[in-house]
Amino acid sequence: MAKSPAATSDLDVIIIGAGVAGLYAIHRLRKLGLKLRAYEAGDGVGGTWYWNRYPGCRCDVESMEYSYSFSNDLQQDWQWPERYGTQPEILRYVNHVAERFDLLRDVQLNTRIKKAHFDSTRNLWTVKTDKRETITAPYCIMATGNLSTPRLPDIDGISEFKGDTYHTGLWPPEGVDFSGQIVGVIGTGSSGVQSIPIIARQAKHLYVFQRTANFSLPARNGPLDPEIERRHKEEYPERRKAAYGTPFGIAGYPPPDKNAGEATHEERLAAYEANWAEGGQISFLFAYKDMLTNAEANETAAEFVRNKIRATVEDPKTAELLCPNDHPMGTKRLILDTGYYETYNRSNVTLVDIRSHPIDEITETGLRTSNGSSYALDAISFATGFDAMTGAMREIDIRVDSGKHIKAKWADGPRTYLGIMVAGFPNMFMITGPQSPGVKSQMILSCEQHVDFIADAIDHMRAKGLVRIDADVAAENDWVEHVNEVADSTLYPLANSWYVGANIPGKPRIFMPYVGGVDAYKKKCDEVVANGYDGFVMS
Ligand code: NA7
Repeated sequence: MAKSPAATSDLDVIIIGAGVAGLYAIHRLRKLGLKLRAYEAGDGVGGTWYWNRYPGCRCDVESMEYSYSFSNDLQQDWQWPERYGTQPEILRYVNHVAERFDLLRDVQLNTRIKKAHFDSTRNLWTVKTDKRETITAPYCIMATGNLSTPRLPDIDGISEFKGDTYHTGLWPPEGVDFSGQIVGVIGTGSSGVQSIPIIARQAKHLYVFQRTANFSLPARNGPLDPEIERRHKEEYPERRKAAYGTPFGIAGYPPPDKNAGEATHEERLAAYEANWAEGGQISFLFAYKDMLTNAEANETAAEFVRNKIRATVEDPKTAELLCPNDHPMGTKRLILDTGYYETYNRSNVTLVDIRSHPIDEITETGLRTSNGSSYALDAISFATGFDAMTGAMREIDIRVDSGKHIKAKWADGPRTYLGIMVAGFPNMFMITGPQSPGVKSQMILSCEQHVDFIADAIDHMRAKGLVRIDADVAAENDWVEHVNEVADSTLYPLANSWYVGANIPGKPRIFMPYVGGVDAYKKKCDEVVANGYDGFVMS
């Protein structure tokens, strides 16, 4: 049965999503001569960078790193104006790539995939779009993104509000002018922290509704130093290669050689001061070997950051509220900001603690908290995040034959082999799926690695006359166990983060990314291939 070639199909490969991952998949798989098409819900390509147009949206990985490596001409030609790319700049870059490599002719925009069913007798995926189209192909690739399913909070009365509402992940392309308005921002993750300083400068008054204080570090953004750019470009191919040998997929940071406890208090302070002055996340996470495995070590850095907050925010009560105290530093995504804490010194900004007094209700004119305080608002910006990592795939009705549904398979949390395949769902690949390093790495590097892996696997199968690939259940079980073991040896699971699905009521609490590092992961993938696609069953 499995050996029979695929039935006649519309395409060889269906790609769901035309963000950074889907676009590279088009480019790479085309080279194999495959007939393919990417289906994209937006009316433009770019995924995350298409949807997240909120003010201040910026990448937290440096521009010279956060870019495609597959074409040296491209990486030499493109000029990033700033140390960290803004959303418009990154979207411009993605569109440039799409045009330069003629990718758009294989993208169908404004099309959301609702169903994907695999027929194992015909070895065929059939997808149905929201336009009632049906497309078939033997292979289906989920390039659906990790932070692509925006979530509004479950707050009573949310639909009653008569003012304007926005979600940072679905921001209107024409932008929003908050001048003269009383604005509420709910949420203080990256999206809240990046947008708050800018909204504060426009609004008549800004209320920030904070449930959890997060660690935010200065980005120290600025124009990209031409000398740094020149040197980086000179070394680009070697740097890209070296990146695969690092934990986060970012080269240029020498690994720490000692634990925090091996340094004196003064030495630690000096190191943290230097990291604070340099800006960015990696230098902090890399300050000491045990930063993410030893609570005491972590606390030394956490308290350093709290002291910076106390020194910046003039009102001591507000400063204390902004000090994170319920999770080790770095166990939720570390935020990079520009002037976030300083914003609370403005007379038109008020921080509201909705941990102690949660929002009871959104009303026609604003919102009310559980201590009876009411806030009249003209507009609300929900910076409340996403159903991360599994949300986009769970929104599609993915099933095999008449039974096996992805939602049932993942009822207790995602189970995958390498974050690339799900056992029992043949010929369906994921790009940076759960249990891969994706969100804990330089995302574009991880997308490229997965696409290359998938393309090589398909090529290998075609060369051998094989038509079906599935993950072996035992290999998947071993991988899931390994992912959990690695996570449990760190401080990561201690935080109520989107990494564990804690922001979505009812979502099973499972640590979803692989935190063993890009280096260990890449080595494992290379071994799998060297051993004849060990852990995959091909027929
Ligand atoms: P995040 O990081 O998930 O942040 C969402 C924020 O919204 C966070 O502060 C949440 O508080 C808050 N939130 C969520 N639901 C509620 C409700 N019901 N009431 C009050 N507050 C709520 O999303 P972002 O968009 O900022 O960033 C996502 C990633 O994009 C980021 O990590 C980078 O990788 C890029 P909580 O912490 O759950 O108490």
